[in-house]
Amino acid sequence: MKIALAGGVGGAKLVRGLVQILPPEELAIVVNTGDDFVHLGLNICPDLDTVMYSLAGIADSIRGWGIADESWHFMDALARLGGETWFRLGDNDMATHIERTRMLANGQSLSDVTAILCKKLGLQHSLIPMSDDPAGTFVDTDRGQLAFQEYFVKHQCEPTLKRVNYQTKAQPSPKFAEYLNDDSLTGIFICPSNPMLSIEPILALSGVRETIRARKIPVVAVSPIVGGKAIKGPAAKIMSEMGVVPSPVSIAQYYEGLLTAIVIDNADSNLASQFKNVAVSIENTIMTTAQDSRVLATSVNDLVDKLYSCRTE
Ligand code: FO1
Repeated sequence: MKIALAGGVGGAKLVRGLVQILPPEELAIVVNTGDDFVHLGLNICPDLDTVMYSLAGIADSIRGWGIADESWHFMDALARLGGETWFRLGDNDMATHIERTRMLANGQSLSDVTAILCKKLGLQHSLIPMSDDPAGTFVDTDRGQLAFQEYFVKHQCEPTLKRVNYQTKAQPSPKFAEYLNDDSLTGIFICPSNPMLSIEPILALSGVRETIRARKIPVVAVSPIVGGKAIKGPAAKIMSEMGVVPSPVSIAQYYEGLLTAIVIDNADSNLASQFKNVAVSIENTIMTTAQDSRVLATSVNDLVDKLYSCRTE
């Protein structure tokens, strides 16, 4: 069994490949909930929904969030009433938030609610929220402290980032904790998601980083930085603001002590000699089609299997 740690768009792309090659009982997909917030009274889980919609084949791949061919009557009506419109909720997407909010209000856990929503959308693989506790990320910026979505969407990542604050006391969700400790766990994939905003909220949860280290199994990351730029999103800008050169070498350094191998893009093959203490694999990491995702997922999975079979106790 293997675990994939995923954020939004980059996570969804690799996961889309992993589900083509690993059956549900061999893959646990753990998704960041550090971006979650309550907006207009609704529980919104952007990364869970991005991965869920992607696996259901209904994601808006151009926008990178929400559902394709969406209509916006609710937002238009809200705007006419002078309501808050900085965070746009499409009419079909709204159904997910309303249903999730209703089930959570009935006392169901986010894990259970997510499993139900995934099943209703026809997914074979269930998504596991990183935590059932509220675990929202806060950022310290030159405009003060902001909740994640205020920083990311309301202010479009414009404020200069000084520090990211994670919910280190939140517990991993029961299934995540169970799989982390499962005897049959043979490897962990870190998807090409933003290390500071999407993956660190998962690793920072109570006991997670320590447990992964203690397992002594391969941990393989796919770099979200290619040619000095983020494939999508503000990872490169944020790394620069935090004093880190945006490059796959910095990604490997970021995960130092945890990582067995890093997968970098062909475009960065000239950097291969600069990595210390990790194996490097060079692939096409730009996943434009489902076939690209499958090819990369196959290479990454083979790499984990190879590293697992060569591991020293
Ligand atoms: N991102 C935006 O840039 N603008 C939006 O209005 C917006 C709305 C939205 C609604 C539902 C949802 O699940 C995601 C949404 N996102 C929006 C994306 C999202 O907030 C971020 O991309 C992620 O949190 C970063 O991973």
